[in-house]
Amino acid sequence: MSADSFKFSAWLGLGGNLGDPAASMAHALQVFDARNDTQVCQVSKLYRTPPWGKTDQSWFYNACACIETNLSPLELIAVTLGVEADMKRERIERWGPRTLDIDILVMQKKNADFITLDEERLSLPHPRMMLRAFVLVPLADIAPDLEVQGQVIAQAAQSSEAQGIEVANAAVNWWK
Ligand code: PH2
Ligand code: MG
Ligand code: MG
Repeated sequence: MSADSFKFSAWLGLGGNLGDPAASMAHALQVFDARNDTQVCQVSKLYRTPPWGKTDQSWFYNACACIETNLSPLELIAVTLGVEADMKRERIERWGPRTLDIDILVMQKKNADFITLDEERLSLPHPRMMLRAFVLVPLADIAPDLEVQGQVIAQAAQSSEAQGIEVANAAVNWWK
């Protein structure tokens, strides 16, 4: 199916710091891409990032991806939680160590507005994304001109915190 026949675009943030996070993130993207209703269109470089929020834990791997999908926001969050569960993600501690975290950052209905949503299961855009260099730096690879909460991603990504972030794999197909 060509990319413009899907109903929605979604930008995802992926991360993890337990087990083999890069392999978990790659597997998750392959699972999305293998679905008939979803196609992975763009993936950022793979980054190593210092832990944010709870700092006494291992560094994370992080990346962002753009997908095209026919899944509605609430359908997509359900699929996302299923993929996390398959990768043995256990929700123990807020902001604590994890094998795989997939966050829906922003969604857009094709040729229409960005979606705003405030539900128990999902808020769009992701309420804390603009505070997190580990989201903004990879997102700037694939969506530098995207505007969220009045800020352009490429500019927001140039915070002092971004300086701690390292490229782990610069190949765009690191997840294949
Ligand atoms: N995720 C968190 C909390 N802190 N820090 C980094 N560097 N990367 C993450 O993905 C991350 C975090 C909760 O989702
Ligand atoms: Mg998260
Ligand atoms: Mg999450």
